[in-house]
Amino acid sequence: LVQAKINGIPVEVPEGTSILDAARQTGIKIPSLCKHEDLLPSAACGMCVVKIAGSPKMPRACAMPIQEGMEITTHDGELTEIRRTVLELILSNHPNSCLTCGRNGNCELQTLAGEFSVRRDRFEKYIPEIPIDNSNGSITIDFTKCIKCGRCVYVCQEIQDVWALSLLERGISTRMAPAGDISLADSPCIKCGQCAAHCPTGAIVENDETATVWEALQNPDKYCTVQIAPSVRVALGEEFGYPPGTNLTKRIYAALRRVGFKAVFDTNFSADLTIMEEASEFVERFAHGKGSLPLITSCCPAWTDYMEKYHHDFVDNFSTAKSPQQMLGVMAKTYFSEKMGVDPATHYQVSIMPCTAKKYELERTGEMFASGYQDVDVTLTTRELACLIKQSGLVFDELPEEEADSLLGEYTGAGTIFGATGGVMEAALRTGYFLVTGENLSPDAMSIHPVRGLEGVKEAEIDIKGAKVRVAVAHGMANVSKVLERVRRARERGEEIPYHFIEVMACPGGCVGGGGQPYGISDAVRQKRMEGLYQEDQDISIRCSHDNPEIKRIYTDFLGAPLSEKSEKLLHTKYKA
Ligand code: HC0
Ligand code: SF4
Repeated sequence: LVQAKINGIPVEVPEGTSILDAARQTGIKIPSLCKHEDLLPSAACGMCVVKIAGSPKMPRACAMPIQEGMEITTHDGELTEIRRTVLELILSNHPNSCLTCGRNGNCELQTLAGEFSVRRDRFEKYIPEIPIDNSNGSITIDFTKCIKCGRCVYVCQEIQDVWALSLLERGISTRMAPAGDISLADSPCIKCGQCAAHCPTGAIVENDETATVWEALQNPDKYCTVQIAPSVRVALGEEFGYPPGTNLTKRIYAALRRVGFKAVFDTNFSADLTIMEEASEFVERFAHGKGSLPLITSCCPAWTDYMEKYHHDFVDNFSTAKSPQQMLGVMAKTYFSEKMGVDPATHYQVSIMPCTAKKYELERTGEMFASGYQDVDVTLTTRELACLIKQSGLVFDELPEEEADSLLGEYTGAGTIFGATGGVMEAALRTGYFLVTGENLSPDAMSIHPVRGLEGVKEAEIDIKGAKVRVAVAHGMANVSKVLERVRRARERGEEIPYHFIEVMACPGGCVGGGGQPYGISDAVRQKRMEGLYQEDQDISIRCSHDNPEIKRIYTDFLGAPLSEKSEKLLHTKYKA
């Protein structure tokens, strides 16, 4: 441990702790625009300078480890003036377009400019003319709003291992751009939105489609329905002042009805449906030797895109089961439309997702039109839903609690935990166990703790009546390669494969940490949102997908059985090799 003083207050922290972190632990907030707790310090912005007694230099607190006996001053009049000047210099290259910016009201630069009483453009403004890149439909980059903090670049390179973004040129000419200075659409971007989630300003935001949804809702010839993803329910509240993890499912249903949707469905229902198909696929491969192992989950569209770009030798290992978003869409326009007498041509299906890549999944392959129409018409992120609710004048706190619409609304604990890393695996194992043994796991054994939590790669071995199922769960794209490398090595050497089943989610934490979730992501927030989902799984009476009464009904009334011809046609897809 190291002992030092910050603003005269004694502190004791582990060796190597930065001054910035030590100060935070002491209740002192040193401002920064480039440091994010998920990322290593880049010391790019200069906001976090501090004074150290006896030294003429002013080091950057994010990159300077605290040392024994240091006496640090983090705030005084001079430091305030320096920080204000740093902000004024940044603003000399930043447009004053807060009113029309996607981050209006929650931009870190705007907040600091307010806190530091920046009231005028002190330096001459120079804003280079660079066109906005909205070429990929999921995220939009306005380079003129970039402050070169490097967060997006580091998250894209180090955490996601995609390397779509880079810092080009040097010195004052440094700028962020897709590597090779190409368009985002031509880049290897997998649309995960982690760059947007980590950007401090409005330089990278989701492609806003709220107006498209309003247009559909206004159209008397359209029958608009909606679905909400597992992790939206435990994060949306943050936009309305609730703590992360607060489960607001029933109030979200009420809000969506008041916004104008004719029926409100739950993606948790179709998560149960995905499990029926995917667990059946697993049992076919594991117990009956039909198809390649390991089976790899495919419901995360950023991961699917990544696999097709970087790991296509695993294409045969991919579960062909569509994601819950897509299954819900196709069931809405076939089964629900049929039962309720709705013309599928007029049926307009909106999905609310924590994810920017879901916007891309809608049109991924021809199979996403299995109902004869585009199965899901448009995706809004959790953040866009918050805007839609605010635009509707609804006082969220005062909404009643309502239920989802039947046929596609009932769900189990297995469906809800999809939103957390490890959740799809846990849900699939519950049903896989049942399919093999004809019995349910005991309530205790049903909570498969080794696959829960924020560890980048999690491994477990599950005993299904003597047969050992080895599983791995990876989240954050950079962790995936480690797992796949192990499989490749075993294959090359002709050894037994290390895993039978692998779950992959592109975003750290899984969908709870998705690129379309309310801003302010950190491990503490991911943890709280995950706890919200696991709590629901504990509280709910039915915890296995195969026990969902509406799932049983959809198979008896419509699909026949998992992997039946009809199920294959409507609920399964293909990948590019
Ligand atoms: Fe997810 Fe999903 S769990 S990808 O992580 O499978 O986006 O929340 O909706 O589709 O269900 C996201 C979240 C979903 C899908 C589900 C899966
Ligand atoms: Fe990189 Fe993901 Fe952003 Fe694309 S969306 S640029 S892959 S971080």
